[in-house]
Amino acid sequence: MNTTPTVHPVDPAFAADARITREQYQRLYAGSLEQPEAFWGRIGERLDWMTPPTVIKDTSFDLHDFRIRWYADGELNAAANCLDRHLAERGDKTAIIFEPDSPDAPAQHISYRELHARTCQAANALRALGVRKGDRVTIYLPMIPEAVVSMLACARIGAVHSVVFGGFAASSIADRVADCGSKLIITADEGRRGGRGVPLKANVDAALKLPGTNSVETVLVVRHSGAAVDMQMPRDRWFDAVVDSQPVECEPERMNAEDPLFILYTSGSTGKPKGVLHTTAGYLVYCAYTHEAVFDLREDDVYWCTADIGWVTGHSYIVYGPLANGATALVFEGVPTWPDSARFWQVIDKHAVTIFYTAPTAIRALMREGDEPVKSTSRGSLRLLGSVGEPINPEAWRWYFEVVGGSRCPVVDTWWQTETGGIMISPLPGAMDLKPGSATRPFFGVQPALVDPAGRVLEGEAEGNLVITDSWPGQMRTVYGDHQRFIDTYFRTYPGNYFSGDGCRRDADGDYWITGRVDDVINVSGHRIGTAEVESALVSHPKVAEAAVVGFPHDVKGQGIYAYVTLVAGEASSDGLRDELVRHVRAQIGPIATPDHLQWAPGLPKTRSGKIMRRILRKIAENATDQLGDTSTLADPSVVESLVRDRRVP
Ligand code: 6R9
Repeated sequence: MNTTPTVHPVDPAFAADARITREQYQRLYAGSLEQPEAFWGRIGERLDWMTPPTVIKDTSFDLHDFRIRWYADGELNAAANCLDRHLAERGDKTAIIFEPDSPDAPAQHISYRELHARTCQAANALRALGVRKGDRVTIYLPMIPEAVVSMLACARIGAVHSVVFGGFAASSIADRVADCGSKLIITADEGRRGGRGVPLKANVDAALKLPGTNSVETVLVVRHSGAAVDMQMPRDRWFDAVVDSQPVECEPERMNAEDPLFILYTSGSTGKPKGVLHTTAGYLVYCAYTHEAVFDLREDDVYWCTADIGWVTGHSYIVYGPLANGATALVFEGVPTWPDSARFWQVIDKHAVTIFYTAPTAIRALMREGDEPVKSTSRGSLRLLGSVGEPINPEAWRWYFEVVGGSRCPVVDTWWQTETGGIMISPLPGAMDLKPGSATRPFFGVQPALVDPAGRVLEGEAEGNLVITDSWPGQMRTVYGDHQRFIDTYFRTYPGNYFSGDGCRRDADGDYWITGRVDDVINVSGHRIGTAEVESALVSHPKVAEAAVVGFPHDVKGQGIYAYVTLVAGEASSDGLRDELVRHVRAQIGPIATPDHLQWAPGLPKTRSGKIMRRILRKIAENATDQLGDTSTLADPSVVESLVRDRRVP
């Protein structure tokens, strides 16, 4: 029997001391909608400007008059905001605690002064290698201090970084390099994860053999594991050899508020991943302010976000938000389950972490190991817990709250996206009652609405598609190189609104519950994967004629990947071929896209006009074959019977 109440009222002790109380939230939220200029103008003052902005909000979602510009006439530098301005008061404060993969390797504490010096050296090195303002730099690094240094070095000289997650394979790197025409790649000999090496440099070498990657002139290689790698002179240079001799001062580039800060590729429902482009001022204001408010940040907090720098959570809530706020952020190279499943909790004790921000998939995986590994540690330093990346099921929420946080620490369930730049819907821990599974209320300036498929706005208690009706500063500005795709993807479905791609319910109290993607994006362990990407990887194998991919509920990953594959005529299915196809997808995209199940499909259910009926394939994958619905519009209904019969039992 579960006796935990479904509503956890704001802890009065927490509220007494909180940055934002319930009453303040209500007043500030109303003000942020009534007078966005005044509100965001005031919040913008938290940054150091080279030229302060006079125009704060210049935005319209109207398709005939579309524009998104924030602080448009201001000038600033993001790296200077994350480093230089802290030097006077926080020069000796730890900016980054680096905890390596192996618990036997020493942790590092890097002060703001040292991070500033290392960033300036890297920035000077990039300039010396010919990188100029506006040039693109691809970063393919493990979770090591050089990843932060490299991002900030780009920002310092106005180069646009594109971080590619270290789990992506060569062709995914190549696609991302080709799309934005990177001039330089920063990588490492190897990453270390769970005691094993990840061959990053070798993956880059393979990527640069693929077409479209000729823009790359230089590959900087961080010596990390010490593994032997191929160095192709003059293209490849050791990072330390180029960087360590540089001066420790570097004039930051003067950037317009709307100059690009970074590109980050993310999966959508169609086609290849999109280069989500964020600009400088609005993004930085938004991620810094949300970081301070949602995590109720204090000067002496030790803040740990377990995301990888290859995802937006790493960008906004390991690098830019925390460092703009002068916080101490922990960078962890390893994995939750190695050497054993107490690793997270041991790291929390070792570094006296006060704020811990992780993903439901990690919580569920660790929950399966039982309470013992958690209880073998103290976790007494913790005061706040956060969740991000996918809906958190109430059972995992409760375990996180009760066992990990000892029922002392509020849990902030933060809903947001690569596209939104920062947290959009989340409890503020001193202001909102918590409900396991609900992201509760919109952040300042965020106006969510629920619409039905016809675009009608739903009022009160309702379930529908989640849109945002007006701009916020952290919003993406374009899809790199394809502005039309930006408009078409996000603003055409419900004209006048930003469409998130998520479904959502609003309860009688006005709290929001995200129900998950309503498009063809699968959320596997908090990673977005487009069904179209996995399908095109499968059909690129010579023996595959056709493939359809859907998500299905998975106990630990949230969603798993279920693939239906039709072979070309004359090819015989076999377990060996199944393994080969799974390996092929891993090699094409990366391990995160590994299909959990691959079913041979003599045919796929299609409408008479040839459209694959994914709804039916989803039901079969979910084992909800009693809910297949109307199959009468299918060109050949017997296809479904055979798929149901041959279903792969998970
Ligand atoms: C930050 C990040 C975005 C998608 C988003 C939604 C899901 C993220 C969530 C959540 C329910 C939460 N998502 N946070 N769903 N509750 N607290 O994860 O960005 O990788 O772009 O993914 O993740 O489906 O649309 P991104």
